[in-house]
Amino acid sequence: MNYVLYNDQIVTRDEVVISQEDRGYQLGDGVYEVVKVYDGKFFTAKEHIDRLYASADKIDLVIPYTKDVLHKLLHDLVEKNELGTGHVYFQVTRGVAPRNHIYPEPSVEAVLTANVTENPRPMANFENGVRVIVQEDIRWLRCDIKSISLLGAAMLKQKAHQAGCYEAILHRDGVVTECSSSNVLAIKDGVLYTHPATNLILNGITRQVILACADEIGLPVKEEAFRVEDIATMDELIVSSTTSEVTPIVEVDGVAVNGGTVGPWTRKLQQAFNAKVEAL
Ligand code: DCS
Repeated sequence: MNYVLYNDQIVTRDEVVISQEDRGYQLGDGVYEVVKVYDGKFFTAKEHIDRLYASADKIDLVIPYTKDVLHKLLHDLVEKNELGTGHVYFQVTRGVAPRNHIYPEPSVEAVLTANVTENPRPMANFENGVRVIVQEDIRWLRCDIKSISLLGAAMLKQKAHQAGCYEAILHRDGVVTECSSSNVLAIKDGVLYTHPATNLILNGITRQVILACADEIGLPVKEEAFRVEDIATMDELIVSSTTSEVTPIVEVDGVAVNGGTVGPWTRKLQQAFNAKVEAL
């Protein structure tokens, strides 16, 4: 995995020079994406690339390549590294300029970097489920932007890690939003609930795939927020992301969900999701 993307060139890791005055480095001024690769094939790459450009647009950052060119560069990077199953990380920062909160002139070009990681699917998590904690959502109010500024998210994930848990379910004034690096979905009485795609969550691509899977298996969806106190009453809970796919939650703050076992709707969603992966 020694080849990386540096602007529009595939180079070796030691050929990359990141300036101390890169706005990504100094201000966290940039956006990113993670795309899953199964057996050398991209999953929902177009959706991720579209979201990267949408995130960039929301912060007036101009990506100096067309979507098609970026797609091709990422494809070539995966091939060059002979990546089997894993993911591609790519980010764009606003470029290099003397440190100043105010954006530099548009003549300053954005800096694109990407790298790939071999990473098997976490099958044991899919099978057995994971434990999570509940935390107050301390992040900013533009969670719809996939920003590289991840300090709030990192602090929350670290809390989960220290508690021996996989993720932190986040809430604002008792309303469940998402997790530190994933979305959360809940099933109660045969209805799937998840926070609507507002500024308070990242509208996960996996979340959207799961909503399509729900439709396919006849599970009604309500994009409505639920509250922390509702968690204990949920039949099934799911963490979703590019790398977590459809991961069942079996314990929240030490309390078992569905008797600590994975529920039937979650299994059906996993099957529908797998069918999409196998169809690649
Ligand atoms: N919410 C947050 C805050 C995220 O960071 C992510 C993805 C998601 C939801 C789920 O989005 P996708 O389904 O589109 O992946 N986080 C990426 C990350 O930082 N690593 O892997 C996925």
